Amino acid sequence: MALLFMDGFDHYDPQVLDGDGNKLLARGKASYLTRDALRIAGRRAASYALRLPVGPEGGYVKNLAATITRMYVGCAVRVPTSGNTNSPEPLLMGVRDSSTNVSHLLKLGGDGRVYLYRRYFSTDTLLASSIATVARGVWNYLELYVYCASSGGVIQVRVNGVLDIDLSSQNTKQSQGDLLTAFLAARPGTACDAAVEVDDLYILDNSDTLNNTFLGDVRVDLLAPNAAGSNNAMTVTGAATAWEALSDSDEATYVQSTATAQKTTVGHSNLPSMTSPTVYGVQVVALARKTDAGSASLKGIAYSGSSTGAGATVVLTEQAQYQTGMINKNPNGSVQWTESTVNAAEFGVESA
Ligand SMILES: [Ca+2]
Ligand SMILES: [Ca+2]
Repeated sequence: MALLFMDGFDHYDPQVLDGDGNKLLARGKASYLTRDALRIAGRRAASYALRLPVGPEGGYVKNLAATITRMYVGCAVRVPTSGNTNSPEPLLMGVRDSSTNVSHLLKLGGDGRVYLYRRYFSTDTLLASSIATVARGVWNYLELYVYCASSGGVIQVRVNGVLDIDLSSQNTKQSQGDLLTAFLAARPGTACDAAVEVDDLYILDNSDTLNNTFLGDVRVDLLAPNAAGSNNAMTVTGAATAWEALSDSDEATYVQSTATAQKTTVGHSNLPSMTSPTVYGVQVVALARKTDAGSASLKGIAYSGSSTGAGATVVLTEQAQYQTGMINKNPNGSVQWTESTVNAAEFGVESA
């Protein structure tokens, strides 16, 4: 692992109701998402972002699959110019340890700068503030790095790609757990005091040679299936081909496996036109469920030049949820993805 998670907030509208009349947010890639979350226009044309409004429902929370000691979180944030009277310092983002007792928080100060706090149990301590100003009503790309250690801990904050806060020799662990949770707009389980809009979120650790430090201001693009692929072991229901079943936003059409190690991969739309893009990773997102009691799981997979790479195995529930599999490297040579290799590759799922 290296790049652990990303969310461009483009793949579903949390306010839409599913067949049971529930908001789709329960299916989201977030571990917890406020039911007040609103889909809004994104940072780029024809894309979406998320507004996390003021209210008792909290914000956006992501728990990792396992604790780590070094976490990097990057996200575009925009604090609206109005509607923030509940709090002088909107909470932008933060990371928390597994014991839930130590958080490192970024807030927007009354003077428009970013304020870094350490929260230990119920006490917030101001550690540093940025030089850069983060103007309200404008998208700014914030990145937070915490190295969790009893001594020699590090906290760094980058504002629009520039290192602005750099603290070393910190006790970031406080005899508590390692890092498990990243959150936006509100601490887990607490009210959201000020509306914050978010787009293009990433979380990574330093466990590999790729994607092991700040990525800078990045974008998350959604590529939808649009062509038949080379692996077709799963049965297709309700559509002529797997890619059609997987791209029509109709849950009555789907692919289904009846045994483990069945793979289905499909072609997809190309990356948007960009000048010399760097591709940091591919995350396969599958709205998936099991159909009976018992255990069932799947892996997101990439098929590139006859090589197959897989994300982590995820366990399915009986209700459909968006499951993610991160594939940091092109499996064909175990090298960094490029625009052309992503466009040529197929992606899909394998029953596990
Ligand atoms: Ca987006
Ligand atoms: Ca479908």
